[in-house]
Amino acid sequence: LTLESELALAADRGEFELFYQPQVRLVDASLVGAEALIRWRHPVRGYVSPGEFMPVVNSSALSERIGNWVMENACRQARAWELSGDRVRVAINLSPSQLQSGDLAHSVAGMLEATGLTPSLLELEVTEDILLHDEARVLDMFKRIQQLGVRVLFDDFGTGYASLSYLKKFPLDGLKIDRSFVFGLLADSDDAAIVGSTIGLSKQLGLTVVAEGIENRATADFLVSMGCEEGQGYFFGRPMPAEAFERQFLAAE
Ligand code: G
Ligand code: G
Ligand code: MN
Ligand code: NA
Repeated sequence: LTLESELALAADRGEFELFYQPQVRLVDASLVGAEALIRWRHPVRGYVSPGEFMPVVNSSALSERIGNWVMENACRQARAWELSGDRVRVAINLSPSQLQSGDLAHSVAGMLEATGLTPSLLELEVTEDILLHDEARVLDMFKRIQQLGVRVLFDDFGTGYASLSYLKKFPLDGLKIDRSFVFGLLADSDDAAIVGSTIGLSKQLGLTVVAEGIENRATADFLVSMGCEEGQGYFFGRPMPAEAFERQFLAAE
Protein backbone atom coordinates (compact mmCIF):
# COMPACT_ATOMS: atom_id res chain seq x y z
CA LEU A 1 0.00 0.00 0.00
CA THR A 2 1.40 3.41 -0.90
CA LEU A 3 1.12 6.26 1.60
CA GLU A 4 -1.35 7.92 -0.77
CA SER A 5 -3.70 4.93 -0.76
CA GLU A 6 -3.29 4.55 3.01
CA LEU A 7 -4.34 8.18 3.36
CA ALA A 8 -7.39 7.66 1.15
CA LEU A 9 -8.41 4.74 3.38
CA ALA A 10 -7.77 6.84 6.47
CA ALA A 11 -10.14 9.48 5.09
CA ASP A 12 -12.79 6.81 4.41
CA ARG A 13 -12.41 5.50 7.95
CA GLY A 14 -12.58 8.92 9.59
CA GLU A 15 -9.07 8.74 11.03
CA PHE A 16 -8.32 12.46 10.63
CA GLU A 17 -8.81 14.84 13.52
CA LEU A 18 -8.33 18.52 14.12
CA PHE A 19 -6.25 19.72 17.05
CA TYR A 20 -6.57 23.32 18.25
CA GLN A 21 -3.77 25.58 19.47
CA PRO A 22 -4.74 28.71 21.44
CA GLN A 23 -3.99 32.20 20.16
CA VAL A 24 -4.01 34.89 22.83
CA ARG A 25 -3.89 38.62 23.40
CA LEU A 26 -0.37 38.98 24.75
CA VAL A 27 -1.00 41.68 27.37
CA ASP A 28 -3.32 39.50 29.45
CA ALA A 29 -3.06 36.04 27.84
CA SER A 30 -6.81 36.11 27.12
CA LEU A 31 -7.99 33.77 24.41
CA VAL A 32 -8.77 35.26 20.99
CA GLY A 33 -8.65 32.28 18.71
CA ALA A 34 -7.36 28.88 17.79
CA GLU A 35 -5.35 27.46 14.92
CA ALA A 36 -6.78 24.18 13.63
CA LEU A 37 -4.04 21.66 12.87
CA ILE A 38 -4.73 18.29 11.29
CA ARG A 39 -3.63 15.00 12.87
CA TRP A 40 -3.95 11.45 11.59
CA ARG A 41 -5.01 9.09 14.34
CA HIS A 42 -3.38 5.92 13.00
CA PRO A 43 -4.78 2.69 14.50
CA VAL A 44 -1.26 1.36 15.15
CA ARG A 45 1.11 4.32 15.04
CA GLY A 46 -1.01 6.69 17.12
CA TYR A 47 -1.13 10.38 16.18
CA VAL A 48 0.85 11.12 13.04
CA SER A 49 1.83 14.76 12.51
CA PRO A 50 0.96 16.63 9.32
CA GLY A 51 4.62 17.16 8.44
CA GLU A 52 4.73 13.43 7.69
CA PHE A 53 1.69 13.21 5.44
CA MET A 54 0.49 16.64 4.26
CA PRO A 55 3.18 16.88 1.56
CA VAL A 56 1.75 13.66 0.05
CA VAL A 57 -1.83 14.86 0.48
CA ASN A 58 -1.06 18.18 -1.16
CA SER A 59 0.53 16.62 -4.22
CA SER A 60 -2.24 14.09 -4.73
CA ALA A 61 -5.90 13.88 -5.65
CA LEU A 62 -6.72 13.83 -1.92
CA SER A 63 -5.82 17.47 -1.51
CA GLU A 64 -9.24 18.89 -2.28
CA ARG A 65 -11.08 16.25 -0.25
CA ILE A 66 -8.96 16.74 2.87
CA GLY A 67 -8.87 20.51 2.46
CA ASN A 68 -12.66 20.56 2.40
CA TRP A 69 -12.82 18.20 5.37
CA VAL A 70 -10.59 20.52 7.39
CA MET A 71 -12.62 23.58 6.47
CA GLU A 72 -15.94 21.93 7.24
CA ASN A 73 -14.83 20.56 10.60
CA ALA A 74 -13.18 23.80 11.68
CA CYS A 75 -16.30 25.80 10.74
CA ARG A 76 -18.59 23.39 12.59
CA GLN A 77 -16.39 23.56 15.67
CA ALA A 78 -16.17 27.35 15.56
CA ARG A 79 -19.94 27.55 15.18
CA ALA A 80 -20.48 25.21 18.15
CA TRP A 81 -18.23 27.44 20.28
CA GLU A 82 -20.00 30.54 18.99
CA LEU A 83 -23.38 29.08 19.94
CA SER A 84 -22.16 28.33 23.44
CA GLY A 85 -21.18 31.98 23.85
CA ASP A 86 -17.46 31.83 23.15
CA ARG A 87 -16.18 34.04 20.35
CA VAL A 88 -13.19 31.98 19.23
CA ARG A 89 -11.74 32.84 15.81
CA VAL A 90 -10.67 29.62 14.16
CA ALA A 91 -7.77 29.68 11.67
CA ILE A 92 -7.16 27.00 9.07
CA ASN A 93 -4.09 26.45 6.90
CA LEU A 94 -4.59 26.44 3.14
CA SER A 95 -2.48 24.39 0.77
CA PRO A 96 -1.47 25.74 -2.66
CA SER A 97 -3.69 23.23 -4.46
CA GLN A 98 -6.76 24.64 -2.70
CA LEU A 99 -6.25 27.94 -4.47
CA GLN A 100 -5.39 26.38 -7.81
CA SER A 101 -8.23 23.95 -8.25
CA GLY A 102 -11.87 24.91 -8.08
CA ASP A 103 -13.39 28.00 -6.62
CA LEU A 104 -12.24 28.42 -3.03
CA ALA A 105 -14.35 31.53 -2.41
CA HIS A 106 -17.42 29.58 -3.46
CA SER A 107 -16.52 26.68 -1.12
CA VAL A 108 -15.95 29.09 1.76
CA ALA A 109 -19.30 30.79 1.15
CA GLY A 110 -21.03 27.40 1.03
CA MET A 111 -19.38 26.31 4.28
CA LEU A 112 -20.41 29.50 6.09
CA GLU A 113 -23.96 29.06 4.90
CA ALA A 114 -24.10 25.37 5.82
CA THR A 115 -22.73 25.92 9.33
CA GLY A 116 -24.15 29.37 10.12
CA LEU A 117 -20.74 30.53 11.35
CA THR A 118 -20.21 34.29 11.65
CA PRO A 119 -17.70 34.97 8.84
CA SER A 120 -15.34 37.09 10.96
CA LEU A 121 -14.74 34.03 13.16
CA LEU A 122 -13.01 32.26 10.26
CA GLU A 123 -9.41 32.96 9.25
CA LEU A 124 -7.43 31.49 6.40
CA GLU A 125 -3.65 31.18 6.79
CA VAL A 126 -1.71 31.29 3.55
CA THR A 127 1.99 30.85 2.92
CA GLU A 128 4.13 32.48 0.27
CA ASP A 129 4.08 29.37 -1.95
CA ILE A 130 0.35 29.97 -2.40
CA LEU A 131 0.88 33.57 -3.43
CA LEU A 132 3.51 32.53 -5.98
CA HIS A 133 1.00 30.90 -8.31
CA ASP A 134 -1.15 32.83 -10.75
CA GLU A 135 -1.21 36.15 -8.92
CA ALA A 136 -4.26 37.58 -10.67
CA ARG A 137 -6.36 34.55 -9.82
CA VAL A 138 -5.22 34.48 -6.19
CA LEU A 139 -5.85 38.20 -5.82
CA ASP A 140 -9.38 37.85 -7.17
CA MET A 141 -10.03 34.88 -4.87
CA PHE A 142 -8.79 36.77 -1.79
CA LYS A 143 -10.97 39.75 -2.59
CA ARG A 144 -14.05 37.57 -2.88
CA ILE A 145 -13.20 35.70 0.32
CA GLN A 146 -12.69 38.96 2.22
CA GLN A 147 -15.95 40.34 0.86
CA LEU A 148 -17.60 37.47 2.71
CA GLY A 149 -16.06 38.86 5.92
CA VAL A 150 -13.47 36.09 6.30
CA ARG A 151 -9.94 37.17 7.26
CA VAL A 152 -6.78 36.17 5.38
CA LEU A 153 -3.42 36.01 7.20
CA PHE A 154 0.06 35.62 5.79
CA ASP A 155 1.61 32.62 7.59
CA ASP A 156 5.33 32.01 8.30
CA PHE A 157 6.03 35.65 7.47
CA GLY A 158 9.67 36.42 6.78
CA THR A 159 10.79 32.96 5.68
CA GLY A 160 10.08 33.40 1.96
CA TYR A 161 11.85 35.32 -0.75
CA ALA A 162 9.49 38.18 -1.40
CA SER A 163 7.36 38.70 1.69
CA LEU A 164 7.35 42.48 1.37
CA SER A 165 6.21 42.53 -2.22
CA TYR A 166 3.28 40.28 -1.27
CA LEU A 167 2.22 42.72 1.42
CA LYS A 168 1.97 45.32 -1.30
CA LYS A 169 0.17 43.14 -3.85
CA PHE A 170 -2.36 41.28 -1.73
CA PRO A 171 -5.11 42.68 0.51
CA LEU A 172 -4.09 40.77 3.66
CA ASP A 173 -5.68 41.25 7.08
CA GLY A 174 -2.65 40.27 9.09
CA LEU A 175 0.56 38.34 9.30
CA LYS A 176 2.08 35.70 11.52
CA ILE A 177 5.75 36.18 12.34
CA ASP A 178 7.48 32.86 11.76
CA ARG A 179 8.63 31.06 14.86
CA SER A 180 12.22 30.87 13.57
CA PHE A 181 12.51 34.60 14.40
CA VAL A 182 10.72 34.31 17.73
CA PHE A 183 12.76 31.49 19.31
CA GLY A 184 15.98 33.50 19.49
CA LEU A 185 14.38 36.84 20.27
CA LEU A 186 15.94 37.29 23.71
CA ALA A 187 19.45 36.19 22.76
CA ASP A 188 19.86 37.37 19.19
CA SER A 189 19.75 41.08 18.41
CA ASP A 190 19.23 40.40 14.70
CA ASP A 191 16.08 38.40 15.44
CA ALA A 192 14.92 41.18 17.75
CA ALA A 193 15.49 43.76 15.01
CA ILE A 194 13.61 41.69 12.43
CA VAL A 195 10.67 41.06 14.75
CA GLY A 196 10.56 44.65 15.96
CA SER A 197 10.54 46.00 12.41
CA THR A 198 7.89 43.52 11.32
CA ILE A 199 5.63 44.63 14.18
CA GLY A 200 6.15 48.28 13.24
CA LEU A 201 5.52 47.58 9.59
CA SER A 202 2.32 45.69 10.37
CA LYS A 203 0.99 48.57 12.43
CA GLN A 204 1.76 51.11 9.73
CA LEU A 205 -0.04 48.93 7.20
CA GLY A 206 -2.99 48.39 9.54
CA LEU A 207 -2.41 44.64 9.78
CA THR A 208 -2.98 42.35 12.73
CA VAL A 209 0.32 40.81 13.84
CA VAL A 210 0.59 37.42 15.54
CA ALA A 211 3.89 36.07 16.86
CA GLU A 212 4.29 32.30 16.58
CA GLY A 213 6.45 29.90 18.59
CA ILE A 214 6.36 31.68 21.97
CA GLU A 215 7.81 29.17 24.44
CA ASN A 216 8.33 31.25 27.60
CA ARG A 217 7.04 34.25 29.49
CA ALA A 218 10.15 36.38 28.89
CA THR A 219 9.62 36.12 25.12
CA ALA A 220 5.94 37.03 25.52
CA ASP A 221 6.86 40.04 27.69
CA PHE A 222 9.47 41.22 25.21
CA LEU A 223 6.94 40.98 22.37
CA VAL A 224 4.49 43.09 24.39
CA SER A 225 7.20 45.70 24.94
CA MET A 226 7.66 45.81 21.15
CA GLY A 227 3.93 46.38 20.63
CA CYS A 228 2.95 42.92 19.42
CA GLU A 229 -0.70 42.29 20.17
CA GLU A 230 -1.28 38.59 19.65
CA GLY A 231 0.69 35.40 20.02
CA GLN A 232 0.71 31.66 19.94
CA GLY A 233 3.11 29.01 21.22
CA TYR A 234 3.76 26.21 23.66
CA PHE A 235 3.94 28.71 26.54
CA PHE A 236 0.20 29.36 26.13
CA GLY A 237 -0.75 25.89 24.95
CA ARG A 238 0.17 23.11 22.55
CA PRO A 239 -2.14 21.94 19.79
CA MET A 240 -4.71 19.71 21.54
CA PRO A 241 -7.98 17.89 20.90
CA ALA A 242 -11.12 20.06 20.92
CA GLU A 243 -12.34 18.64 24.25
CA ALA A 244 -9.06 19.45 25.98
CA PHE A 245 -9.13 22.94 24.43
CA GLU A 246 -12.63 23.49 25.82
CA ARG A 247 -11.64 22.31 29.30
CA GLN A 248 -8.56 24.51 29.41
CA PHE A 249 -9.74 27.63 27.65
CA LEU A 250 -13.52 27.72 27.46
CA ALA A 251 -14.52 26.41 30.88
CA ALA A 252 -17.86 27.98 31.82
CA GLU A 253 -17.50 31.17 33.83
O1 G B 1 0.97 20.72 13.77
P1 G B 1 2.34 20.67 13.19
O2 G B 1 3.36 21.60 13.75
O3 G B 1 2.91 19.26 13.18
O4 G B 1 2.15 21.08 11.66
C1 G B 1 3.16 20.94 10.73
C2 G B 1 2.79 21.66 9.45
O5 G B 1 1.58 21.14 8.87
C3 G B 1 2.57 23.16 9.65
O6 G B 1 3.31 23.84 8.66
C4 G B 1 1.12 23.34 9.43
O7 G B 1 0.83 24.59 8.84
C5 G B 1 0.74 22.20 8.49
N1 G B 1 -0.67 21.86 8.66
C6 G B 1 -1.28 21.47 9.81
N2 G B 1 -2.60 21.28 9.60
C7 G B 1 -2.83 21.57 8.30
C8 G B 1 -4.01 21.58 7.48
O8 G B 1 -5.13 21.30 7.92
N3 G B 1 -3.85 21.94 6.17
C9 G B 1 -2.63 22.27 5.65
N4 G B 1 -2.59 22.61 4.35
N5 G B 1 -1.51 22.28 6.39
C10 G B 1 -1.60 21.94 7.70
O1 G C 1 3.60 26.29 9.57
P1 G C 1 2.68 26.66 10.68
O2 G C 1 2.96 28.02 11.21
O3 G C 1 1.21 26.51 10.35
O4 G C 1 2.98 25.64 11.86
C1 G C 1 2.22 25.62 13.02
C2 G C 1 2.86 24.58 13.90
O5 G C 1 3.87 25.13 14.73
C3 G C 1 1.89 23.95 14.86
O6 G C 1 1.35 22.81 14.31
C4 G C 1 2.69 23.63 16.08
O7 G C 1 2.90 22.24 16.25
C5 G C 1 4.01 24.33 15.88
N1 G C 1 4.21 25.17 17.03
C6 G C 1 3.31 25.98 17.60
N2 G C 1 3.80 26.62 18.68
C7 G C 1 5.07 26.18 18.81
C8 G C 1 6.10 26.48 19.76
O8 G C 1 5.95 27.26 20.69
N3 G C 1 7.28 25.85 19.54
C9 G C 1 7.49 24.99 18.51
N4 G C 1 8.68 24.40 18.41
N5 G C 1 6.55 24.70 17.59
C10 G C 1 5.34 25.28 17.74
MN1 MN D 1 -0.45 28.05 10.23
NA1 NA E 1 1.51 28.91 11.07
